[in-house]
Amino acid sequence: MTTLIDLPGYLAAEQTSDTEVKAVIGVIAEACVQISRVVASGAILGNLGAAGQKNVQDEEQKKLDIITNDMLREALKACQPVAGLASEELDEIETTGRSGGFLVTFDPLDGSSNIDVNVSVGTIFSVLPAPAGREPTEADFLLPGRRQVAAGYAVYGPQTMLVLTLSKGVAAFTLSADGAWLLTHEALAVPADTSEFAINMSNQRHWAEPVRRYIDGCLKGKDGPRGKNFNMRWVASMVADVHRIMMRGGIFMYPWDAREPDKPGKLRLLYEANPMSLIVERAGGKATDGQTAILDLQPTKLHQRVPVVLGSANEVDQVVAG
Ligand code: P6P
Repeated sequence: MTTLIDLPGYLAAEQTSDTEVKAVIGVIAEACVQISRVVASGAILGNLGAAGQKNVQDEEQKKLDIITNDMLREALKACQPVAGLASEELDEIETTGRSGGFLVTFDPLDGSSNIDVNVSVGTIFSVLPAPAGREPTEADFLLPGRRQVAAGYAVYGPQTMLVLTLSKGVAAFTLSADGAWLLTHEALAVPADTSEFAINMSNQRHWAEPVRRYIDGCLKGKDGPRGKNFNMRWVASMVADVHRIMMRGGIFMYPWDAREPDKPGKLRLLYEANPMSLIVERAGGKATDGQTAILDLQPTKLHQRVPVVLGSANEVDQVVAG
């Protein structure tokens, strides 16, 4: 069996990102190893179930949302190049007292509604440049996704994997039994075409007409306008659905719907849509809010939500064409 490169070896060989970005990635990757162990212990440590409080998203927090959030917070606060952080689980940003370096946004445990039923969940993270010479403010986090200097996710599933983009391309690492991230996929590429869509069909009656029309076209199969049959998947963990697309193609949609018309969508721009969109685009896929490439959106609020359509480039084009 060939000897696989580990994450430190991969980062050392990567020539275009600076050492401080690599240090941040190393700290996040190690935190994800620890998170994978806490998540895998499940009920053994009494960590399943609700925490009995809501987060800024007005969502019931799971105990593991809080535990994993604290694990990432502490790891990042101790990481010298990190000037500030923002989390799905924190109302406001947190600064480290340092200036310069980088800002990190993250969803510590995406898909946490799946934790108690042992379905794949994950950690999503995004690394942005921090302002020089002063402590960051919330406004410093509101950068378009193209400004990200790195992004990635860990998926805690049958394998625990880390998918990462630094300056170009997308690499994937698999966690070994002794806790090392080993490079198992050097360059992920999202196939341009697909016959697999991911959307929560229970919201169908609430979608806007273009989304309904697109999904109807898929459901009509080979006798319909698309001339081919489609398959459907919906894990309800963005990390798991996006990982499947990174591995075999597909289209993921969480569009605006009429249930809460004032909400543009469910997913958050800074720590879900932006990092996932950078990863998907770097692997040859596309990511849009239906009109604009997600990475080109100018954020206005820390926890702002956005409609998301991402995955196989030609299929995303189909949705946008309406
Ligand atoms: P629904 C998880 O809560 C999440 O934020 C994403 O990971 C996932 O894609 C989506 O929400 C699932 O939402 O409405 O299907 O439960």
